[in-house]
Amino acid sequence: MARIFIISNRVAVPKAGLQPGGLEVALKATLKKHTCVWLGWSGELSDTARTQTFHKGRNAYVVTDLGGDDFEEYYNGFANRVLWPIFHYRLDLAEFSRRDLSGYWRVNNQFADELVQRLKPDDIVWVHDYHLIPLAKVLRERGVNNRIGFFLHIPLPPPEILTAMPNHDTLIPALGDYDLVGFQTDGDAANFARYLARELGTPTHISHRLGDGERAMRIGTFPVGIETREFNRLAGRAVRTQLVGQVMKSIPGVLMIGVDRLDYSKGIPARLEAYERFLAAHPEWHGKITYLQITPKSRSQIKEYSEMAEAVNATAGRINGAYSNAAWSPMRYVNRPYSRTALSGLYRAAKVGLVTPMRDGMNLVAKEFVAAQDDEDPGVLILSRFAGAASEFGAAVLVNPYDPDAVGAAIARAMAMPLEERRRRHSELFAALLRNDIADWGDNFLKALGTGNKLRAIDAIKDFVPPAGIA
Ligand code: GDG
Repeated sequence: MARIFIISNRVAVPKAGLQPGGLEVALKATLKKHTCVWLGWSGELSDTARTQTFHKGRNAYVVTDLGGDDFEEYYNGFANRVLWPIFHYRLDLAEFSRRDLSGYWRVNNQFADELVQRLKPDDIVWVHDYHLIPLAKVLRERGVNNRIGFFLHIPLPPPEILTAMPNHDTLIPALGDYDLVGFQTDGDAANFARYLARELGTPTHISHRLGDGERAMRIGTFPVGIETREFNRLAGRAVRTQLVGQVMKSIPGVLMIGVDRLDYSKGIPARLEAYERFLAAHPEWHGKITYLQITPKSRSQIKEYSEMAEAVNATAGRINGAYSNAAWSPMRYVNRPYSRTALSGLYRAAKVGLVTPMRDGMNLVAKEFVAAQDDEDPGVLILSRFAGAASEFGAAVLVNPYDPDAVGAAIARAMAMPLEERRRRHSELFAALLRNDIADWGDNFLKALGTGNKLRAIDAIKDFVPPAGIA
């Protein structure tokens, strides 16, 4: 049987205590169902390019070390200082250097070398995310003819933004070497199609030859989901645990929750400002709401991240300083990570989930919050219209995170929302989750990659192939 090779920057080696992230959650069902080899960076730095293999069940986990320069140039540099901000529409934060770009290609070559040693002709290769955009190209250069798919977990901005990235004209067309390129939303897929049309003038439904067969790159939309029913059951049990009981006993009134990595895309400073506006405009809720923001640290070596950490600390302190009394503090800002079980219980105990990224590929926290609710007495999801999840979650209270007054008003609306409206919205949201469960996500992508059909694609662009010579 064909194996699935999953390639991503980080690999969730079982029990290795990797930092929580969306990818691990998203791939869980695929790893359960198929024989997989998951390959990527070990998270360690060494000069020897050491590679280790771990096994769990029928799956193998292959992790390779990076050198110090690789880490600086590929990871901290091009991936996180150029691609991450630009793909999240933040040209102002991008810091381009040619050295970082060459480190990025070098690590893609290193991963390709590891992969070709292990690949058999009928294996399927599934590459994840912005760290590895050119991987298919470097694999094709090594003669790999396997089916290779790519999924972008983060947004793809329109060509007006993408073209401001130096060297976009070599990097973005390299996606043409994949058989299938998947996005979270139709909007991202359309942005890619517009880029191809505008920059490469490429008509649809053309093909070019690669190796012995004919290869055509196709574009599809595959919104990432979660394990809805399992998460709901977990939350039902977790809400009765000691931790959740202690939290609820320690607060007067109701709980509002936010859970995000500390990242500027997640909109935490603007969210705190919105909460401040809410508190200023609604004294009737003082003493009756506690906002718990759980924010494990991430990428703290990068300047913008450490500056943001300080700014968020200062704002949380200011809010508590201005509004606390001896019996109540309006917010708790927590930097440590919690177990998945604890998170699920806290989501369920919360009356409001506040998920307001400035831009987000999907946002699994929004989905987890909905999945965790008690359908008899569900909490309300306030969701940024700029999260990919908004395209499936029309029944959430959708907000513009750039408008703190409007987000503040949405908090007031959620707090006062009648049970009947909460139930109606929740049942629509839960139905949307079930329509697109996580198992379907992996299956749909792999089916589309393996068989060439069942592709939920934008018709006009689904058989796009870049003209020979560019890819
Ligand atoms: C990228 C894209 C896309 C968070 N804190 C803790 C913890 N988490 C878990 C959440 C959730 C995951 O991490 C975060 O997922 P998101 O989707 O919200 O965000 P990213 O990490 O930025 O993920 C994103 C995703 O890829 C998948 O395609 O949705 O748009 O940016 O599952 O629960 N988990 C635990 N403790 C924590 O403290 N255990």
